[in-house]
Amino acid sequence: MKNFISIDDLSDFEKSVSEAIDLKNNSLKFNSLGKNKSLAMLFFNPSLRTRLSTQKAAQNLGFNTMVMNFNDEGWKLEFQNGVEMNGSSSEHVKEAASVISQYCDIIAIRAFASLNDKEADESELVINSFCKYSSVPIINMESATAHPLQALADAITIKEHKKTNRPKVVLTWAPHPKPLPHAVANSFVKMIKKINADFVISRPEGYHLNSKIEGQVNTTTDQEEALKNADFVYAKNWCSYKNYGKILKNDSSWKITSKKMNLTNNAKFMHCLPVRRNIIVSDSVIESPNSLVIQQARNRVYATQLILKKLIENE
Ligand code: SN0
Repeated sequence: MKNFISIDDLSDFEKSVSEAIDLKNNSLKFNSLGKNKSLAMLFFNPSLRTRLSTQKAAQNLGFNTMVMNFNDEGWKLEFQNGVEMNGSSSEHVKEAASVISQYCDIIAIRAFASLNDKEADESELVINSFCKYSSVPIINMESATAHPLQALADAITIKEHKKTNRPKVVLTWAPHPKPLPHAVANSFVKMIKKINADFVISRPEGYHLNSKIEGQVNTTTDQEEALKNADFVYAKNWCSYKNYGKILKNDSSWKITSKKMNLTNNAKFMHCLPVRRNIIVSDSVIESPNSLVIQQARNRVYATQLILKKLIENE
């Protein structure tokens, strides 16, 4: 594996999930693998879990970490080629990526969707430019269209908590006051296709995902029907794809409540966090013993540890 940009970069997904669980059981086994090596983490957007779990994963493997927040600390980067740089951008990604590559052994990047321009977001300009102009491996810490570290952590969490070989998993849209990216949902869907699960997406009219992602998946606009017999309920908001970047409706009837969880097969509740309490999910559900949100966040460490290990071993 040269870079980790998508969940598809892992050649044997189920084996990778098992390997990550092995690392969780013995997290310091490879604690000198990263000796005298550095991981640079570049943030174009806020972070809590990603920043700290990635640093923790690196520490467990003996790496040094360097963190840079581009929005308030770095020069504003230019990503277009051939432009006269007389605007607000001070440095081109060509120089920035080459320079950073000399200081570290792996670069991890967070660069969210703009949600203004679908084509630009889907071109993944930021992460692809770093892949092109860096000379070290790149890790995606949530790009415009994908959040593969979250999906890998979610796969670990599902494997740890499933009671049947083929659990019923529901990904449900839930309301949110701000338009949010598709990255988490996209990578979750891609991941579910690689594991044994009976999967359905419930979302209101107008909230389908990119058909390249959602195609061949059961979908419904009837959330309560989808929740029946579910073993895992994964809630997430995303903005409209068709009417890109827009909120079409914010119907509080889509919130996950205890009453809705009663329709399920005593399902576990999942969310990637951060979560808007009592908008996406009621306090009673997120605080119930069936809530896995804290375990999901813990598993981000081992998901990232596996990816760092594979990249440094060039597996
Ligand atoms: C991000 C998203 O992609 O949905 C990151 C999730 C890991 N979430 C948000 O931006 C939430 C922001 C908010 O104000 O609730």
